[in-house]
Amino acid sequence: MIDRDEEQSTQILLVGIGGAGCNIVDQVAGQYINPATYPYKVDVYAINTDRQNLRNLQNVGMTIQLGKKGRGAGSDPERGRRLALKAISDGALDALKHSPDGEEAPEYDLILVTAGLGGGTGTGSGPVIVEYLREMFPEALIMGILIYPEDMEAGVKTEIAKQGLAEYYGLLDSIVVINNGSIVDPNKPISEAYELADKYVANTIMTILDISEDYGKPNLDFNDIQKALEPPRPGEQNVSKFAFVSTIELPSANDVSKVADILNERKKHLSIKSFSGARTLLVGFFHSGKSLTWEKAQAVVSILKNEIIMAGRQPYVKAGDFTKNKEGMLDRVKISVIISGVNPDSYILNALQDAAAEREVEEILKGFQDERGT
Ligand SMILES: Nc1nc2c(ncn2[C@@H]2O[C@H](COP(=O)(O)OP(=O)(O)OP(=O)(O)O)[C@@H](O)[C@H]2O)c(=O)[nH]1
Ligand SMILES: [Mg+2]
Repeated sequence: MIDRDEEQSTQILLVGIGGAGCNIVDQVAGQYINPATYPYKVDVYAINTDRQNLRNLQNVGMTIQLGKKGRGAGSDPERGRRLALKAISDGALDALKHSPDGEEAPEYDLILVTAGLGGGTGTGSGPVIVEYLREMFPEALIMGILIYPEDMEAGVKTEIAKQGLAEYYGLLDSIVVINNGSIVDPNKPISEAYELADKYVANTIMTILDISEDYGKPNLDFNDIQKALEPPRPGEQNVSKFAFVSTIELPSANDVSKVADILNERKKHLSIKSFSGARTLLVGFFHSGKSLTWEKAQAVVSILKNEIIMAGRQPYVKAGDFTKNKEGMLDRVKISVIISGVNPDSYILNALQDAAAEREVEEILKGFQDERGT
């Protein structure tokens, strides 16, 4: 066991819902934020209707089963919804009132929720759980990292996913949508084809955690994230809740010229058409301090800023430099990027339009499309 950072100020809850969400938080808890090596405390919960799935998880702090039978929601979001509501009334979700270590749950600052869309639990139970979390932790920023199904599953699954996305859009403060379809490796068996998509979800989660927890000079911290990812305020025109949150790793600072191409690839996987007109740009540079010069860092910020400015909006820009305890990185450089208020891919806009049952979604979309002509 390593020493925990007693000064940790950001209280973070990570919740996986449904099969995809639970598998991914289990991987993140095992590989990236394992209590044996990670100096900060993150409470990790896995919530599913499927008992077998929950039994197979190895690393999460706590599991919560929705429904007594534990046989899944059979790709029926209505069933997922009912099971979640029943779990609330039966007190099964009361487990969230405590950290997995048994202490009373802190006032979480940040709640990260991840789920796959298109099934019954992530799509149907998920929004009910987000509402429950909102009520219980009203001060927390709630961000969703949602996985959109790929083409092979098109049809009923896509219809379910659209409805789920619209519902989540109304409830979350900020959303990243991972596009399974652009990421799956067609040459691998299905069980392995998702691995890369899972890495993108983990990368998004770790980008937020790294900036929140590491100390930089100049520093970027959770307050910056909160400001960047808070939902559009009333009257704030033409800002979506979609965000680009990703960390790029380069073998050396000499590779910064590759950043533009890597960003384009990432945009596709994170369901983003462009950064044009975005609201906030945060960039964190993680390196040993040996090779990344001000000029090279500046070049990266300029690439990002220029694309945002194309729509005429001047974003709020803040960069942080993190070199503390990074000697082991040698020449490697990690660039963590958070851009809020981005333009989602057309497939996301179409999905939201098709499903825009909720007034809030309709209104946000309206302002959003009029000006941008999507
Ligand atoms: N990246 C990734 N995507 C997954 C994984 N498992 C499922 N998916 C995707 O997520 C969508 C929802 O699947 P699940 O999470 O298994 O569904 P569920 O929420 O458990 O719903 P039910 O099983 O019907 O109760 C699927 O359509 C897939 O596109 C996974 O392990 N990794
Ligand atoms: Mg399932």
